[in-house]
Amino acid sequence: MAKTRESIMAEQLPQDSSDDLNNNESPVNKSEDSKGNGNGSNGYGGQNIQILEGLEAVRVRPGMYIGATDQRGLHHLIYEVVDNSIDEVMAGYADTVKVTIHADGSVTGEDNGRGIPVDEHHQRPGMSTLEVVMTVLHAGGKFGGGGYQISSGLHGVGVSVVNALSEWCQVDVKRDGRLWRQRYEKGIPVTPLQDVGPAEGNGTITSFLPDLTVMETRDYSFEILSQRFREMAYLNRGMTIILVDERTDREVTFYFEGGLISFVRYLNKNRNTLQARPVSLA
Ligand code: 0RA
Repeated sequence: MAKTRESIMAEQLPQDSSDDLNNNESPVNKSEDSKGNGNGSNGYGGQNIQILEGLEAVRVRPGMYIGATDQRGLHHLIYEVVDNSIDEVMAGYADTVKVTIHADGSVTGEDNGRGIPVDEHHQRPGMSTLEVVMTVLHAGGKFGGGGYQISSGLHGVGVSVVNALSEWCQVDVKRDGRLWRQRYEKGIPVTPLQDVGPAEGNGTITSFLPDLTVMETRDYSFEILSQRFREMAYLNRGMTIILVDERTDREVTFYFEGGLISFVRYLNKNRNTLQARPVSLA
């Protein structure tokens, strides 16, 4: 049986629980020790030049990576983050994905998967896997083993593209009992990977503020996003997707025990059907 819940949040969440997320005094380009990794005296020697060029290429031609810079492109940024979490669900390590639209136009996507690895990346000495995923084009998801399915089929440009197109981005990883954090501006690390302290559970929490110098709008559509998440929930039986809109205090949760059968029932609502029940071949 399909089980859907929709609820309006009764109380206002803290308006901006992370003041430092809006820190305009960026440490970017200030000192080497503020960088994610030091590699040469300026902190961006060698391999980092290529990374910076990649991030810049995304900012110069965002349409090449996300299709558009209007509301469609804006939603695409969210899908990119969410699709990575859904990959973790499909791999069997997560069952819940939550997306929050904050009042300041930033978005948080979180899952209860394994968390992006924070250890040193085997091909990039001195750099964490997290930083590679966040800053190297096409480095997301598909590295190291190939056990990842593509949840949407369409996208998969990688979360580094979201990072490049964001005024700021912060990733929190809960892994092995610790909370790890790194922050970026326009894709460039502005803090090292930090061990913030003890944490319970596992997961990845990605927050970002789309950069209005490259994106045209931060006007997310609750309807369009919830429609998409409904479909993703139908396609992934047993997965819970929660969408919270702090601009309007709306919240919707999608969870379908029946998967696609629930979807067909939903499509047939208010229609005359040939059979009473959807036919399914398992
Ligand atoms: C590669 C390896 C591992 C986890 C992930 C990717 C991962 C990526 C994302 C992106 C959003 N949520 C995610 N959750 C997990 C884990 C490898 C291991 O632990 O052995």
